[in-house]
Amino acid sequence: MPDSLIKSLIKYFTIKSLCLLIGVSVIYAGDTPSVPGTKIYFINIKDGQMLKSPFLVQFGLTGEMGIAPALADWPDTGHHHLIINAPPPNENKAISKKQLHLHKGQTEITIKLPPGKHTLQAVLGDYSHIPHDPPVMSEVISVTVE
Ligand SMILES: [Cu+2]
Repeated sequence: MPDSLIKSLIKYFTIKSLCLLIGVSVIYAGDTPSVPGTKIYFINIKDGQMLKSPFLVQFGLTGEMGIAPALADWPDTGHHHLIINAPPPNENKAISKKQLHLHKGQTEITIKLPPGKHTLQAVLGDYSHIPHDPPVMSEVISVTVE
């Protein structure tokens, strides 16, 4: 093999491994793109609604993106998260395990909450539970449990 070829091969692999290293750090920085215009929303619950616990929460996602179970790194997909009584998640971090992950790809869940006011937010997360870039999040809504 000519020297120049070996040199360019070394250069290629050095660049490649650098890219891999950078790639790994990017994965932890909300690297999964969302499709522009995608909206997530609650189908059956509105802001200000009175509810009796337990109640069903149904998630809607517009057709630009699809649902996949957690760990399935399929393009333009994610799984639903229900954020209860907490601020919107950090866009660059995995959504906390304290929040509800519909990790099997479910689109509805029944939850129990004590009487009083509560906030709910629907957030799409990628295969590793990190919000997409830009994030696909619903408005934070308030409900009152009787
Ligand atoms: Cu998750």
